[in-house]
Amino acid sequence: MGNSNGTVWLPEGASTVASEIDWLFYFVTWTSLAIMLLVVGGLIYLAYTYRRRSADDAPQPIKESKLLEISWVVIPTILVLLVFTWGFQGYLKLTVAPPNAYEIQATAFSWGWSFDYPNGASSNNLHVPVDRPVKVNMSSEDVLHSLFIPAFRVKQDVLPDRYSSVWFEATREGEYHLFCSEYCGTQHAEMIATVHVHSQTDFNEWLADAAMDEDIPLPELGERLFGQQGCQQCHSIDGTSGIGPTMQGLYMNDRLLQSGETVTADENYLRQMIIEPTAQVVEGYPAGVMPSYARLSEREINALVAYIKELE
Ligand code: HEC
Ligand SMILES: [Cu+2]
Repeated sequence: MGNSNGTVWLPEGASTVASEIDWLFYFVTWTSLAIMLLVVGGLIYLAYTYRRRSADDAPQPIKESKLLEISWVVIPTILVLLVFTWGFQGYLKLTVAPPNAYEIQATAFSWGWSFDYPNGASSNNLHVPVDRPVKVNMSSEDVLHSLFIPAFRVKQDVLPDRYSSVWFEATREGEYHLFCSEYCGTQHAEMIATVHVHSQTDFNEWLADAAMDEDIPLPELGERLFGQQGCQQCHSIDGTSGIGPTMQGLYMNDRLLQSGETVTADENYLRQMIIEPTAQVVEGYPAGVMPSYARLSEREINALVAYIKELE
């Protein structure tokens, strides 16, 4: 995704903190490697040079070397302090968001994300302006999740019943991966979103568009929500079966449930499915995979139902 200037070691970097974090990573990696080679090399060299040559080759007493002893105390101490100072500075920078940061509210749920913007817009992928600090305040509806954007080098746990936050400033427009990095159940691996980094103008335009939900007709809003809420990850609209059944031609069709009952997929069936998917489980599909969308507003649920009804 995005422009891939990543390396074998690290993914592409696209935030203000990325290069600093990468340098620290490289420093730790390469000094560790150098020290390892020195130690292992020395070990092999000394073992060979001072190997026992004959049966009466008695070991010699060891002479102390002040210089050697001081250097193996002082050099590692300097290295460790360097890494600590460097790391601590980076940590402070990552923890304290600039006061002028643009704030977005993130809600994690099993298994997806919902982002709310100051003007009332909401989306399932994260949209941010380029070259501007963005602070994401986060909470979870259910279990522990974690927001991870590799290209920005930020990762932060998202907890139920409590806020946590993360901030970054994207330096390049493009699309980047957003992952959940805390194992959270069956669909954890699918809990993926995209970060869209826009120019400020494009961002304003997107934001205004996304906030217009109140004015658009229900089926159109439903279509938008179907994408935003991640329904399309599990449900196709073209007749193909995915993790869940297709939505095509569903309305007013007979549905066989796991309970053995057959019901008609009318408005109330659709509504019930969206709010409480475990109440009626479709035969041939796993129960408990589809998350509940009871948190959606009445209008949003109406919109989804209106949209599904149109999928002939
Ligand atoms: C993680 C996958 C997943 C997501 C996301 C998901 N669903 Fe489902 N859905 C399923 C599965 C699996 C079933 C069938 C099992 C069941 O009934 O619980 C199902 C069943 C349904 C049904 C009944 C289908 C039928 O053939 O009778 C409807 C309607 C539905 N989902 C709507 C939605 C809507 C609307 C959304 C988004 C707001 C959504 N689903 C999101 C997996 C998902
Ligand atoms: Cu998760």
